Amino acid sequence: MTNIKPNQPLVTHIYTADPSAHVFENKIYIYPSHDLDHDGPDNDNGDQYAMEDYHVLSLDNFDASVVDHGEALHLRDVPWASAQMWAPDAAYKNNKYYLYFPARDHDGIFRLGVATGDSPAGPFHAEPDYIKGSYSIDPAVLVDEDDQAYIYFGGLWGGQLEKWQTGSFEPSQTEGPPADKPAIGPRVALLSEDMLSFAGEPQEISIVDEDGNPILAGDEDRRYFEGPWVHKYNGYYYLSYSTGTTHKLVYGISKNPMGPFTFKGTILTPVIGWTTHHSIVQFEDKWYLFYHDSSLSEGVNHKRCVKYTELKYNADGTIQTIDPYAE
Ligand code: FUB
Repeated sequence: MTNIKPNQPLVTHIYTADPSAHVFENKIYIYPSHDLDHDGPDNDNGDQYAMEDYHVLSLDNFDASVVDHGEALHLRDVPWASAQMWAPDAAYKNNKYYLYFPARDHDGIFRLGVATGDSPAGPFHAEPDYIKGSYSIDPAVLVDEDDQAYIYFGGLWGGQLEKWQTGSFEPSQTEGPPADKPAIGPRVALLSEDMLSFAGEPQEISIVDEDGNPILAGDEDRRYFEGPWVHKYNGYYYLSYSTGTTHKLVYGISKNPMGPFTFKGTILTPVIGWTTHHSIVQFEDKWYLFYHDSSLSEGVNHKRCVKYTELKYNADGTIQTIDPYAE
């Protein structure tokens, strides 16, 4: 690969999405979904996202070429999973690398799995069963400065979060709360010391406005849809996520990794394609947003491409809004 520029596809030889970026061993590693080129069904259930494996990408720095390390994990090697390997994330602890990923189990229910490896580039070897008590999609893991790891997850619509409103899976429950009630929040769970299981029940995260009132389900410019990411900056935890139907990346902040998070604003304005999904990472003295759009396929929702751009903070800690297509 040749070296890449901001707001341009990182790679063009495969379709990629949902980039989770980390600095491991002084390099930038990117854990994306691997979109498949197919003509199958396309619907609000997300059947078009029929992915079957993961490739890991890396960059020595932003002047270097992108390396595709090849297949790091395939559906055929995950005993509990039947389809749809969606947005993954990775973490490092205990001298090991962990790949967290969602997929449908053999009953069609989205669960979260974990696979381990000795290198950030993979390959990863999946645990035989999904993480007990896990559900929905889009895992994102924060290993805090005290070494406690948190896993954030959840997505509406195809991500099935509406079906878990009672605490158990209700297949016919497709509606969220009424527009004037608090929106469904993402979930957070503590991870066990060995990083392979939840150390306690997942909790729903509350996202509130500046007056402390919950963001409402009808407030589609601000309510949580999918794709959580948590990073730390100046002692605050920043929870950022996609608003889905309004196609933005937005964020809130908290002093507590479990929330509540106070809504702050927009990070990224809408991109080409229905979904965007992101991560935020510091490399050397700058911060970067990794995200995707569908520009490489001229707007086909399930043929996406991963990009990056610099992310800047204002003096008060708020994030400057990015227009990905600004000249
Ligand atoms: O890539 C499949 C799904 O699309 C992800 O899990 C969501 O976040 C959205 O990007």
